[in-house]
Amino acid sequence: MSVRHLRNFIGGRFHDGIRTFAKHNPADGALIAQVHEASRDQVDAAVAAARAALPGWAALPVGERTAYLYALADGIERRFDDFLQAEIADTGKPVGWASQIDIPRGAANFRSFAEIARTLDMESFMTDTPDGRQALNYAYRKPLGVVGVISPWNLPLLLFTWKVAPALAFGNTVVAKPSEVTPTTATLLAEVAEEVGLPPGVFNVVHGFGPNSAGEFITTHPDIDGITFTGETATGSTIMKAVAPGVKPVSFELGGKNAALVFDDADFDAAVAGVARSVFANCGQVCLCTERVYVHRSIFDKFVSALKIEAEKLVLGWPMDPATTMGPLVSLEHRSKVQSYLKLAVEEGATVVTGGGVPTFGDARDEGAYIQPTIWTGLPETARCIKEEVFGPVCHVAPFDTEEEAIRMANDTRYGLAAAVWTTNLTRGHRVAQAMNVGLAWVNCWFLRDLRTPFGGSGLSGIGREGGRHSLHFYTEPTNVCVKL
Ligand code: NAD
Ligand code: 6OD
Repeated sequence: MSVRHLRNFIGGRFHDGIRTFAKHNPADGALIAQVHEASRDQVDAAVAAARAALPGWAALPVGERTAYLYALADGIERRFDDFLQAEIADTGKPVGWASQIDIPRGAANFRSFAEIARTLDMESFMTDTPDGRQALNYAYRKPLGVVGVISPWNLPLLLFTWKVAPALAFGNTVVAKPSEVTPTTATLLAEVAEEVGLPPGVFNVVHGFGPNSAGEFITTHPDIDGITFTGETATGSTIMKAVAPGVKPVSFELGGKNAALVFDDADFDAAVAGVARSVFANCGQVCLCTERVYVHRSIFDKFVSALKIEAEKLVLGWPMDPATTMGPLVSLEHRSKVQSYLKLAVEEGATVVTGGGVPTFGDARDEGAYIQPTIWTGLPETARCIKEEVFGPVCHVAPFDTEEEAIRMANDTRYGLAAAVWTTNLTRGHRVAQAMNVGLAWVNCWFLRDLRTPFGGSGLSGIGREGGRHSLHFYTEPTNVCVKL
């Protein structure tokens, strides 16, 4: 594969950066791109372009505005293979996953939010007045303005478009920074924007890092009206401090330490398959992935043995091979972090049921960031490996005796993103799901998405919800109009 140059898209044109940095394929370490880091002046220019484009974009009739979003979705699908190969080269994720999840969702995000914007209703109330007449109150919604979007590396196109699409649909203009680890599909999206004739300045892409780079230049920029961010909790905290002086709205989708609860009345095979998927999908690099599994004691040993078999069936192969079910982690740096937890778990007293190390292949994959799927048992609930997000293909399995105990252990975390409950007793399913202190609770499934539903977390997992009408609340400002009749 030739080495791409990934440039900044500002005011409808591509620009070289102040310097370039190298992007490597995590499957074999090959150099795949030189990324043009944006300077502070270029971020300023992107914000100025977005500001200049805002009145025209916001004033477009919704049918015309959303037509651009449908065109962006069509454009992604027209270049499906380019997006697919770029995403796989950037992340190492298996072609089966990327072709089913990442790229289709990139297009679906644009279509869904176009549809939501086209069919919006308006909050209104008839109010009785003291003189026996009435007033009409209605909440007229205006775009928030110029929105800064900062996204992570784990589902690059999916998470980038999850924020860019609603921002544009509701009439905002955008300055967006993809993760420096996965910069390619955001650049391809800018190419599609150019191809479909999106008005210059409506959508800008700047490349770079966080501190003292494009990320910080966006979050501290005085002329950006709000920040929507997905990434680590610690980064969210830094961004919150950066935006505080300007008292700007933030929407944060942060880390998780998600639990699965498996009851003795669960469909055993479905629960094993479902938990294996929720632990190991995307090499454990989905914020919703399960890292803590609680299983009723009566089926604990049988469950651990069955989950071990599922883990050992995973095919750690080349990402483009359709037989591959687990690719590498996203980078050698991230693998070092995950490895530090593999070491720590042993120090904390874990029994390693399977995995615990780095596989060898005898080919170029040995230069990549592969890691074995790993299952632990035997850790105390106070262990750091139970409390901290690892973000790799690892889980700890612990037994419980009662429903109350399972709920207590699952909720014993400062994160609050997701949980999965496995039971054939639907009354229990509802009861336990509602008792989870999380933004998203699944019963007998995991990562089953309807884009109209609220998405996000509480506690260390974030602030606010996006999805459907919930996105409207972040990406618009209401003006209540009260008309005396
Ligand atoms: P990260 O926080 O390291 O980086 C995310 C983005 O923030 C990148 O674009 C990065 O360049 C930028 N950034 C870093 N420091 C910054 C700063 N000081 N100012 C401005 N921008 C800055 O996260 P990551 O490692 O890319 O992603 C993995 C993390 O994201 C995990 O913790 C995962 O749980 C979380 N995540 C959460 C969700 C969710 O919906 N809740 C979804 C996906 C990922
Ligand atoms: O499905 C989504 O909309 C979404 N935001 C998923 C996030 C996954 C985290 O890695």
